[in-house]
Amino acid sequence: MTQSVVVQVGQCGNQVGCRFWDLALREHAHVNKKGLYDEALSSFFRNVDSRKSDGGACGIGGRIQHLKARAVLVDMEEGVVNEILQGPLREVFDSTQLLTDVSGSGNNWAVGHMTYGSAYREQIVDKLRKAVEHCDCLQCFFLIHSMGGGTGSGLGTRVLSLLEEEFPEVCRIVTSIYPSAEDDVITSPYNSVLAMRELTEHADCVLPIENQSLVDIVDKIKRMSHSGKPGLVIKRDSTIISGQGGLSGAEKPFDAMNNIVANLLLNITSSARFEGSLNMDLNEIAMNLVPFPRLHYLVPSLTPLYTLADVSVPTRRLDQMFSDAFSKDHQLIRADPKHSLYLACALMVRGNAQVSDLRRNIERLKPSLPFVSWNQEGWKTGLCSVPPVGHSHSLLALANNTCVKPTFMELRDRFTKLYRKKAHLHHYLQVEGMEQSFFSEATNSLSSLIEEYHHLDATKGRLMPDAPRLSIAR
Ligand SMILES: Nc1nc2c(ncn2[C@@H]2O[C@H](COP(=O)(O)OP(=O)(O)OP(=O)(O)O)[C@@H](O)[C@H]2O)c(=O)[nH]1
Ligand SMILES: [Mg+2]
Repeated sequence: MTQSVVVQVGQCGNQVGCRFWDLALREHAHVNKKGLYDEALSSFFRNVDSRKSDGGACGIGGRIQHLKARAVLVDMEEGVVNEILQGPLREVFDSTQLLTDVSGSGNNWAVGHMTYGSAYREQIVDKLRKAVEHCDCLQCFFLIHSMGGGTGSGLGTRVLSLLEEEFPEVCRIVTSIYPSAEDDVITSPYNSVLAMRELTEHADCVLPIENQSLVDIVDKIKRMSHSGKPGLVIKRDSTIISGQGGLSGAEKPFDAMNNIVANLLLNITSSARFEGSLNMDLNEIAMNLVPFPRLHYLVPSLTPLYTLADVSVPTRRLDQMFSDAFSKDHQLIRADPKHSLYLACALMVRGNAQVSDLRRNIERLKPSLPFVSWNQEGWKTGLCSVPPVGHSHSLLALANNTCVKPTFMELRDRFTKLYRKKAHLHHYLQVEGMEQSFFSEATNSLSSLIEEYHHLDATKGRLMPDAPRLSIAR
């Protein structure tokens, strides 16, 4: 089995990361009733009980003192990490995996990227190397951060380029939380656009998630659970809908939103953590879904999110899940992939499903999904037999789709509004190492990315009606 290391940076990165570790432990405890340290656990956890290095009892689900997450936690404030260290997950992280400062990056990308990036470079590399030394066969780094603040966006993307420098062969998958338009960080458009350039240049895959989509999903779940309609029962033991029952106690702000992101991470890593009849290697995601190096933004959608009352027949429930994965209200960014162009798509199913279920549903949905003409068969599939706790199935779709374009355009507009007035710029320019040209280079990089998606989109109208005729001619 291969291993992965999670690097969580800034408040958001650490809060999302901790939801992932909490739910992952819960999932392993559910499957691994004896609490043995097995191969499945070794993918994301190491066993520090030297007496029982081979299959010894590690006591997941209650006593977790022998398990350490393969994680590096970085924040330039102390608050979030200290809270973690006082909480139920404190045993899961060892002190050598943590890096904190006191004052934070003050919502300033330049402070995170330049000031702290330079000051902590050696320490970060050292911690990364230590985490890597504990792996026999390192496959992937998962970086988790927000785009809006200073540490996650600035230092997070600095860590990304350090990963590329130090471990160029290891896949870098980044989970990036994009700010909503009403974000309380006024400088979030600057931070996000500056970070975008780094993501475009240094990540293998980016999973963009918009906080606004998470808010919408959480609100809809709440509305449905309070509607009192018969049949619309939100499963109480679901780890997708609620984090209740995990190690963490009462829900805090962001918890319900972060729970959804954690489930995306549980799903994408499920093949690496458990056996399955059709395992999808994490390396294969970039290999199959990214036809051009810069166009590596994969729009995630997750099902089930809302319990559907009228689909009680198992096959129908399964098929409904596939339909839902392509609907607007299951996307983790505000986008409609069905009306944009697919470059490729991955479907990762968990639970008791067969390859034939995947094939049937792909055939059923294909006619309604516009794919680029040269990659009509651009589907990548994975099956993992272990479903999320409290569910019989789940499905994660990752779409390399031009529907990310509006999110990026909106971000560019918000950036331009501030930049036209040079508002707040002095905070950035007084940081050593920061230059005004970084702003224009970052916005140029974003504009050319938007343009690349735009060019592809423009081929859609031309190619769609021709596609069936072309395939007949062959
Ligand atoms: N989904 C989600 N978003 C969060 C969370 N915490 C903060 N955010 C969002 O992230 C952005 C702010 O970034 P933070 O992660 O708080 O900032 P930071 O990386 O700690 O950087 P500084 O505090 O500036 O040093 C805003 O858009 C917030 O709405 C979280 O736990 N979950
Ligand atoms: Mg912070």
